[in-house]
Amino acid sequence: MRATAVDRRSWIAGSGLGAAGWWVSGALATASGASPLWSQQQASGALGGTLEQRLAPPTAKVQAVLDTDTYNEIDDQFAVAYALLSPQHMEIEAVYAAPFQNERSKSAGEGMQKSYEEILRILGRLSRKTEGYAYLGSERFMAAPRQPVESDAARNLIAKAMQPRTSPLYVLTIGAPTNVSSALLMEPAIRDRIVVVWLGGQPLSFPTAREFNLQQDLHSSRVLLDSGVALVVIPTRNVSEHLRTTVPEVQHHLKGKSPIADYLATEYEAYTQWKSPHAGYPLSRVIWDISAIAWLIEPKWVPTEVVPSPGLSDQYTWERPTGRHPVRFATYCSRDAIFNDLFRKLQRGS
Ligand SMILES: [Ca+2]
Repeated sequence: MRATAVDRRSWIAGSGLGAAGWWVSGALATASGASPLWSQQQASGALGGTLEQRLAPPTAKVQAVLDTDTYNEIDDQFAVAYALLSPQHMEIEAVYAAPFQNERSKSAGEGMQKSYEEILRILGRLSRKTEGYAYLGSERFMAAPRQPVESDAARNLIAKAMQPRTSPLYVLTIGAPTNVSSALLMEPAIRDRIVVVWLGGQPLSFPTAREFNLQQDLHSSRVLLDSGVALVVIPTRNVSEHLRTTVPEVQHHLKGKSPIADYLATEYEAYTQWKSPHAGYPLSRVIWDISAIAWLIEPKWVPTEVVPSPGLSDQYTWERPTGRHPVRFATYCSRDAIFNDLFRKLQRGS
C-alpha cells in the first residue's frame, strides 16, 4: 500500500518508521524490505517518468529554483548570476538563502541572513525584482534525522514543486541542503516532482566524504541520499575543483564590463586579499558552485555517471550497501568551456 502524504507526515512527526515507511536506517526499502521503494511506490503525481528518467541530463529548458549559502565565500555569487543570465537553459523561479557557519558567520542563522542580503545585492546589480523571489531559509541546521526546519524557503519550495507542471522542478542546491531536505520531510510528495542538483561531498573513491556543504548538516545530507529523490551530486575534490580562476583573469575579463561583472570582480579581489593578504604568487580560488549551473546548460561540460546511492556514516565516510536506488555523480568539469560561457554572460550582464 502506498503511503499518502498525510500518512508520511504522521510517521515523520511520530516515533519512527510505520508500515508505510519511506526509508529505513538510511536504506530505501519497502515495508517488507524486499525491493527499493522508488521502483514500486512512486507517487501518482510523479513528473518526468521514472526515477531513472528524471536522472537523465536535461535536453530542453528547465524550470528551477536556486538554494544558496551565498555569502559563505566567493563562489555562490557567481553561480547566482550565471543562473539568472542563462535564460535559454533555465528559468529561475525563486532564490533561497541557505544557512552556513564559518569565519564569515557566527551561526547558521546569521549565515543564512547574510546570504539573503547578498542575494538582494546580486539581484539589484541585475535589475531583478526581489519581492516574491528571494526567500529567507533555515535559521539552524537539522537537529535530528526526521526533524525538518521550517522556513519561508522550505514552504515556497513545496508550493513551487506542487504546482501543476509538465516536467520536474530542478532544485539547484549549492550549500548545506537544510532547506531542501526540510521541504522533503515536510511534504514527501515533492520527492517525485523535483530533481536535486547538489554541490556536496567528495568522490566515492575518497576515504572521506567530508566537505563543507555535506558536513555542516549531516541529517540533511542523508535525506538527499536516502529519500530516493532524483539526485545529481557534484563532488568537490578533483571534480568541481577544476573550476579555478585568478585575480588577473577576473580583472581582465570582468572589471568594468557590466554592473554585475564589476561587482563580482571587486568581491573576488577583496575576498582573495582577505584570505591571503601576503600572496605574492599566482593564487587561485575555486568557483565551485557554477558547476551545478553548467550541468544544466551543457551536461557534457560536467560528465556524470549513474551509481547506487551511497550511504553516509557517522564518521562522514561513504558507505556502499547493496540494493540502493540510483543517483548520478559527476566525475569531471571542463574548466575552460564553463568559464568561457560564464565570463561571456557576465560581460553582457543582462
Ligand atoms: Ca555554496
